[in-house]
Amino acid sequence: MAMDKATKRAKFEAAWTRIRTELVDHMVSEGFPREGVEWYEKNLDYNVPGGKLNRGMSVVDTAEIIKGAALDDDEYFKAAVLGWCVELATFFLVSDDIMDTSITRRGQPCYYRAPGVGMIAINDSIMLEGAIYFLLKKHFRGTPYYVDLLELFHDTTYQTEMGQLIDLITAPEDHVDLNKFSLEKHRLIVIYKTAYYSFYLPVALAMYMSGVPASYTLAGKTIEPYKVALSILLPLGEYFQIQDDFLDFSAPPELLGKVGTDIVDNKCSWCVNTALAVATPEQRKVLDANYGRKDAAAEARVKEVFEAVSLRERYAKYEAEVYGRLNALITEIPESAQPSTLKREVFTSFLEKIYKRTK
Ligand code: GPP
Ligand code: MG
Ligand code: MG
Ligand code: MG
Repeated sequence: MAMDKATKRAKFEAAWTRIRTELVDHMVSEGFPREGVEWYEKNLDYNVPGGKLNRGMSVVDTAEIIKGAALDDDEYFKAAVLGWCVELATFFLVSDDIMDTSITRRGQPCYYRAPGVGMIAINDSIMLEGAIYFLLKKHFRGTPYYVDLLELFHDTTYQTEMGQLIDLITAPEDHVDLNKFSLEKHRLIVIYKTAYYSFYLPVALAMYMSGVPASYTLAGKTIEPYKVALSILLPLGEYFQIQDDFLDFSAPPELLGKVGTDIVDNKCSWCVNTALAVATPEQRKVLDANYGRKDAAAEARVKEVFEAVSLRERYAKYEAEVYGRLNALITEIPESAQPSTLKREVFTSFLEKIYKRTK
């Protein structure tokens, strides 16, 4: 268990080499021409392995914590397949970048802007999604929890799409109306577009794989572990997306690996909602006149208002407060040493991974 971060990552990446081969070999076995196979390889290599891998590796971490011991080789590979299925959910981001007209991701041009790709990125995104179900079938078809895995991916995908819908229609390109924004709407958007797939999905996958049942009794009380997991992971995911929104405004693109587009894209982000709540009438006028305009000078004026209302300090205060609140929620989870039950460490390890992140 005492494996350092780099070794853990290298082991997880080694599993990808094997999984990538399975995906490519399948296409070859279907008799596809070389240019098709090469295109698919480029899609996989460009989009799948280059991220922070937090989501994917947390499947492995969670399975280890629930087991309370190192996974054997077979268990490790199964958890890693599920982890890479979560990383394949980057297909959301491939199409999100088109919808957001974003420029860069992970320090390189967004995939649709890579030479020769363009709108083929839409099909490539859907193919990455298809790869998830190919891998689930190949590795889990014979397990008693196969349907649970399928339902979880389907439900989570639908939730993410519903969140993306509200994100997009709250940010029309041609009509800026800051009255449409509120922190309540923001919460709905981020829980659906981010929290389910980035936080609940990896933990719930590991729980199914580890044989965690839908309910169990602890000290005479009925525990519903998947509901408990949701009750922590949705607010944790909300915090993560608030970080994403804040970094979109504040982080240097070289560090973040992407150029923020939220102001120009008229997004209902945590930053603008927080500024709106405290803006003076003059500052409000500046926001009304400049938010959501495809113009760098207008974007700079919005950023000036964000600075003037001390957004950085407000964020620091929010972060300290939410960290305390999440830790308090985690402390309330009833836990025991019984195998296949929830452990608090599942959630603290997640929280520690993202707390005060700068990219
Ligand atoms: C990312 O939000 C968007 C999603 C995770 C959902 C995409 C869903 C689809 C159905 C396509 P964002 O746009 O704030 O992220 P980023 O800042 O990384 O572009
Ligand atoms: Mg985006
Ligand atoms: Mg988006
Ligand atoms: Mg963002």
